[in-house]
Amino acid sequence: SDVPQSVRGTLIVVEGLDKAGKSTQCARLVENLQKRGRKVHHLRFPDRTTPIGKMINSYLKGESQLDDHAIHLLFSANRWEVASNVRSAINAGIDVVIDRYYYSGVVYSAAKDIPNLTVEWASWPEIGLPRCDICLFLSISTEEAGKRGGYGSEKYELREMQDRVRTLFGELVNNNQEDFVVIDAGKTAEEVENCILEGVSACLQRVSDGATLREVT
Ligand code: Z5A
Ligand code: MG
Repeated sequence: SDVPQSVRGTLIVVEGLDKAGKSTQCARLVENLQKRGRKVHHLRFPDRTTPIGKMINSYLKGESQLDDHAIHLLFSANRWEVASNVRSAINAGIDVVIDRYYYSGVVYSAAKDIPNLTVEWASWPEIGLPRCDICLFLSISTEEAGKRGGYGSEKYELREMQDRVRTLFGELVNNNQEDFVVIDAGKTAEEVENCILEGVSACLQRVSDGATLREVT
């Protein structure tokens, strides 16, 4: 059952732990929405193509060092540099699908366990960004993620860090239940795809019924 595209587009975010299948599912979702005749933009954070994104990429690869607060603000700036484009697309009736967004921003920085770099501190620079209409949280066990290639060589791909990320994400999901749909990402890609479509269809309906685009508060 296709929901007619309303005046505004819908802001859809996919979040989750490492190797949960976010990028795989974002690609499928974009295709599925296009098949329904909808116009869709596909974004990912970090967007490693911009000047700020290049600094982030070099940091993640261990090619440069940055203070933990400084890299946090760069991740946030990487979102702010396209925030007005996101808003314009939504206002023009285009859906925006985003692979990681401000939730990753808050969680990964706070998981570093640096004095002062709390969830609260990490959340401030995100205030005012376009808020997602729905956040699909792909949940996966450490064992299952391990079967998908395990950790790579990037900065945050360490067991201790990933365990703290898991705990913090759990708290964030609990505290923002109106935004989240939790999906068992340990299933096959097709099963996950179908769960996502179910959540997204309900969200498209809410937007079509007049739900307005909110800001991060
Ligand atoms: N970070 C941050 O600190 N602050 C921020 O503000 C933001 C990010 C935005 C890089 O992110 C790092 O930046 C990340 C968070 C931090 N740190 N870590 N660690 P990234 O998004 O560029 O990282 P990534 O490498 O693209 O994401 P990922 O999480 O590792 O992967 P994924 O996108 O979730 O999974 P995937 O690439 O779709 O799939 C992984 C593999 O599993 C692949 O071989 C697939 O074919 C396979 N796969 C996918 N689905 C399935 C199913 N259902 N079954 C079996 N196998 C599957
Ligand atoms: Mg990915």
